[in-house]
Parts: sequence; structure tokens; C-alpha cells
Amino acid sequence: MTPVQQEVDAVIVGAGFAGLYMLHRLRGLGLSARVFEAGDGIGGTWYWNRYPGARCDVESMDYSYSFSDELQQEWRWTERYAAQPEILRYINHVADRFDLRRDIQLKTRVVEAIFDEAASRWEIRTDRGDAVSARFCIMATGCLSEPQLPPPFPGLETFEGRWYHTGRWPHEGVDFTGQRVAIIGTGSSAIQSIPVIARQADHLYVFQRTPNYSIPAHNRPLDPEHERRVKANYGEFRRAARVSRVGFVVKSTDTPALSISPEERDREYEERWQRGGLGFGFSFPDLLVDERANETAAEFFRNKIRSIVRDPAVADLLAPRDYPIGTKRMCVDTNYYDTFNRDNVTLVDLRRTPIDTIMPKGLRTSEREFAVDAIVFAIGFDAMTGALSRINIRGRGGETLHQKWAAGPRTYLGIAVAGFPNLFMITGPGSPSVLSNMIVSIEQHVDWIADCLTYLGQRRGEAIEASLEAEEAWVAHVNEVGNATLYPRANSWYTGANIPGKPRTFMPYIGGVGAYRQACDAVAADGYRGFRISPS
Ligand code: N01
Repeated sequence: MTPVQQEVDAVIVGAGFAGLYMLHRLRGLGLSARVFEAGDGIGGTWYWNRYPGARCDVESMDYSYSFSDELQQEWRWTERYAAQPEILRYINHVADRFDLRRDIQLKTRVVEAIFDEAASRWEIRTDRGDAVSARFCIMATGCLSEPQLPPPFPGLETFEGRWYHTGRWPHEGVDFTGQRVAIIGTGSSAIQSIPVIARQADHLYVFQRTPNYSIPAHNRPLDPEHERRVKANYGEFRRAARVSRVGFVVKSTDTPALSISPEERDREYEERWQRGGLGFGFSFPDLLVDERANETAAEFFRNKIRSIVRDPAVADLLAPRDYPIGTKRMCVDTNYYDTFNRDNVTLVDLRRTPIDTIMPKGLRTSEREFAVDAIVFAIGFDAMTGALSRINIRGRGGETLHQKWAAGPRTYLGIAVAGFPNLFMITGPGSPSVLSNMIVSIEQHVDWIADCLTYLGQRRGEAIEASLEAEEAWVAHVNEVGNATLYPRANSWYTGANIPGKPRTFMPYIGGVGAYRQACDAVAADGYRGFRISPS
């Protein structure tokens, strides 16, 4: 591919759900755009995460674009929770249906975006030598797109078997039949893949540092009656999602957990456990703010684990104790706990016996050696800031985003950054993003950015930039709301705790999707309050 030298209205970085819809909207505004995508296919998260069992934990009828009624009416999901291949097919269908591919350049990583103050343009460079000058630079780089690589374990280079990261799974798949396999990590990716790998492997060793709370998905073929009902009223269904707390509608109540009897509480928990999915976290309004209320849900969970896992010592190890339920991302599984009843699965407690080193034939903990043929690292991502921090982004005065965020990300609304004019982030830190149905949050940001560019055009503005005061006030608000909850109590990727050396700060905005949307809309209605527009 010959490197391009080009001038466009906008560069979009990333061709996942966010980048594709942004491109579609910019075209609608008559703006020229070029999308750069590191992968050799579109789809972002759903392109890379092909590990066994990969599946969305938001229901299919919710986890899809709402911007085109024709699209949402014609597309047919097959399951309650769609598996990765089906979501990737959907994204590819959208790209074809809206003729998006002609502006997307694959296998190209943006390495640099530098703001030229004199020209008021972004100069963007890629790893293939492209140099593109754009008025707007829009980061659609994803929140969980930068895997923790290389895995931080000594001796990995000596390992003679094959190793994999769940977030960079080989496209041809992996057959573990007859192999002894180690999997490190017990987050969402591990919890989905462990039951599948256990069915294939000769033996599976699960290396757990922190147990997670996981709820059954009760996945099943999509109920045609449910599909018909939703499609008959999709507009209202979507509207309700947009003003909801997390971007999909969940049954909720105003009754605090501690105001009712233990039996009534457990009935509610049991009902939600039987329904399956993330709705469990909304059983009572005080679960994420009152430790004692939270403990009632946590104990319900621990009892469930004890009732499923036959070996009491293994059940005990799988039962989380040292952080409130919901403050690390809850997992949604199919047969996770039950998998530990299999003879070919061994749980290893890394808190008691940490990994010393990886060796040519396996790995060694402080207690013993494990001979394995393959290692699966399900160790997660440098979340929310990882993808952005790997691009050399320089704003006014040559300040890098990396420098600006040295003590943690600072944004206005999770969309813009003071000192970086005409740079936008889709679902950036400081917005609900990972605490919501991502598609709802993506569409909200893309629409907001498109409206903002329209406004700028109408005012004949050259550039729009968040003010430092507005940014500071928003960061303080994000922290205040986060600190009023139990979230900061957990060592989670929400706070950067999973990446050694990463500043600790609660990165997403917990105020709720509906309330956040209102705040963004109010800023726009007030002539983009908190932004400065420079004339052309
Ligand atoms: O990553 P994670 P993930 N030594 O960070 C452990 C979304 N997602 O890829 O908890 C030993 O959650 C780490 O231990 P600890 C979803 O938002 C969604 O599973 O840090 N262990 C943890 O157990 C999710 O939350 C879906 O002590 C180490 C695990 O590795 C997010 O992506 C599916 C370690 C990492 O868990 C990330 O999920 C998959 C070390 N050095 C993902 N470093 C669905 O939609 C890390 N760990 C269903």
C-alpha cells in the first residue's frame, strides 16, 4: 500500500462500533473523513477478542445500533446474548450496508497526532508512513483495546509451548485437545473461556489472583415473541435505554436492601439469579453505596458458589471476600462454577502461592511446578487510557496527552481535553462508557460530536476547545460521584489498579447514562458551555 499524503476534514482512529458510526455521521454532514484501523479487519473489540466462549453480556436486542430503523428491523439475532462471530458479522453487515469501507484503511496504526497551532490542523502520521492533515481528530480507540502485553511474568521467553492473550486470539482458533493448559486470570474473558477450554483440554490449571462474582447468563435462542415485541416498538425501547442508568432497561426498585427482611431480600436475589445477567447488580438501590447492603448480596453469591462447587475448599477459594460485589465488573457466564467440579480442572490460588517464573516446560509457583503445553493469559487490558497513551498526541504548546494525564485522565465530559482543540474522544474517561451498554454511549457521543461540528460550522468557527475551568469542574464532579460509591474500594481496572505503575483514579463516570446525557445536552443547548470557539 502506498503511503498517503492527504487533507481531510476529519481523521477517525479506530474502526469499531464507534469509528464506523462516526464515519457515517460525518458523511451525512458532508465532511470528508479517513478512518485508520490497526487490525486487518473492522470490528475493534469484536475483531480481536476471539477467545473460546467470547460473547456479549448485554442482550442482543440492546447491544446494537439504533441509528437506522431499517437496520434494526432487518437484522436478526439468533441468541439472547450474541457470540463474538455473530457480532462481528453484524458489524461487517453495517459497514457494507452503509458503504463505509471505502474510507477505512486497515492494517494501519496511528502513531502520532500533532496539533499545528498556526494552521489549526491536526497532523496525523501512521506506522505505514501516511501523513494526513485534518481539521478534526476523533479518537474511536475503544476502552478495552490495549491488552496487557507482553504478559508481566519472568521467563516467558523460555517457554517452549504456545501462549495466547485472550484479547489477541489467533483467527484460526486454537484446539487444546489432549493438552495441559494453564490460564492466568479470572476476569470476564477467563470466566467465559474456562468452561470451553476445560471441555477440550486434557487438564486445565486455573491461576486465580482475585475471585470474581459471576452470574449465569442463561443464554438461549432468542425468543421470537420477544424479538417481535421489541421490534414492534423499537423506538420506545431505545428511548428508554438512552435515559436509563446503564444504557439498557433493568427492573429496579427504590426499596433499600436493609429495609426489608433477609427472606424478602433473598427472594429478590434468587429471582434475578434465575433470570441471569447483569440485572442482579440492580436488585437494590443501595448495593453500591452501603457496605452492609452490599454484603447481603455478596453473601447470597457466596452461598450460590458453595451450592454449586462440590469441593468446599475450592468453593471457598472461588468466593470473593475482599471487595464489595459490583465494584469490579461483574461477570456473566455459562457453567463457570460448575466447571470446577470436573476432574480435569485445578484451581490454583496465586495469593497464597504466586507465580515465581515461567519455565520451558510450564510454570512454577512458590509451592510447586506445573508442566503445561499452553498458557492462556486472560490478564486484561490497560483500560480506558491505554490505546490513547500509545499515540504521541500533542496539543497546544507541544504538550502531550501523556504528560497531561500523568496523574490520571482529565477530560471535559469524557469527550474533550483542554489544550487539545478539535480533538474528540468517543467514550473517553470521565464518561459512563464501560459502566454502560457501550453502543448506547457510543451513539450518544457520536451524535453529540456531530451536532457540535454542525454548530461550529454555523458559527464559522475554526476550532472548539474545552476550557481548563470546565475540565477541572468536570473532573471534580466525576471524582465526587465516584467517591460517594463503593467502587474505589476495589483494585479494579476501573481505577488503573491492574497495570503496574498506572495512576490510581476512578476513570469512568458513575452518574448514570440518562443523567450524563442530560448534562451533555445542557452544555450543547447553552452554546457549548465550557468550550471556547476560535473564529476562522
Ligand atoms: O480482564 P480483567 P478481562 N498475575 O482485567 C488477572 C470486558 N469484557 O479481559 O483481579 C495474576 O477483568 C486479574 O486479577 P486481579 C469487561 O468489561 C466483557 O477478563 O487483578 N493475575 C483478573 O483476574 C471486563 O471487565 C466481556 O487480581 C493477573 C484477570 O487477570 C473487561 O472487558 C467479556 C495479573 C484480568 O481480568 C476486561 O476483562 C470479556 C498478574 N500479573 C471482557 N494481571 C463480555 O461482554 C491480571 N491478572 C462478557
